[in-house]
Amino acid sequence: MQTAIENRSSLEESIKHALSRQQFELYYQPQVNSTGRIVGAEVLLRWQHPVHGMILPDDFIPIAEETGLIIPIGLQVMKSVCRQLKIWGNGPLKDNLHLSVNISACQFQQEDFVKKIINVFESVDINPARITLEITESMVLGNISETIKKMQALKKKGIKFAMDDFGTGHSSLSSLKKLPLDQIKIDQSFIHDIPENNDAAVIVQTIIAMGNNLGMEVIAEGVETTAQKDFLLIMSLSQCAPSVSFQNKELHI
Ligand code: G
Ligand code: MN
Repeated sequence: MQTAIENRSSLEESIKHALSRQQFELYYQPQVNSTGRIVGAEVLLRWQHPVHGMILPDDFIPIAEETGLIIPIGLQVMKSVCRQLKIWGNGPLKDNLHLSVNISACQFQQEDFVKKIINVFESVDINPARITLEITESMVLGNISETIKKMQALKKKGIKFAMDDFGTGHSSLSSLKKLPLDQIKIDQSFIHDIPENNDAAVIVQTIIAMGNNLGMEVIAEGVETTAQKDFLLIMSLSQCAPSVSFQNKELHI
């Protein structure tokens, strides 16, 4: 117990240090539509530790959330994302590239979340329509009407919202009905098991049809093999109009 507490507090100190020393880096997982065009990317945080090397989010985001350090980290991520979009906006990628950013429940639940996000967009001067905020069901467990109010305030500025990790954890159909979402991201555990596993295949097919019928974009996370991609394409073509995009392995730019 004592060791766990000591590890925790030393990890907290290291995270603070990492924040001030700019040790957090952004990686990008490209999102490709069914015609093969890159339409955007999801931004994923990596900690480049001078001694331990690359540390993945699962090993530091939970502590950052518990200690509240995710608030300054999240703000730093958003500023970096906007600056990157600004740089790309002057190059050949122009305006079409979209970036998706993960938001923790405690960030979203901050009273001044909407104001802070809009401030970043305005200070860097980028079009908010190029950003999608990825939220999870845990956000909705708090105050749903407050959640909807904040989402609508940001949507008025053009920001889009995605439900992350759909199909796992607490994700429920009732929040799809209530929340003003633009996109559903099918959790990679389902994609991992297609096309061989029939149950996973039926689940994926059903989520795509449902998302499209609700007027939402659908993104399949963790598409790594040609067989997975082909299955998703054939399935999408065999339904009336449904479409699905793919998110692949990440790049560091
Ligand atoms: O890259 P990887 O698949 O290991 O990321 C796992 C999870 O880590 C993501 O789905 C997301 O929940 C979380 N994560 C990654 N980057 C960020 C970030 O910038 N902010 C927050 N809050 N979570 C992130
Ligand atoms: Mn995500």
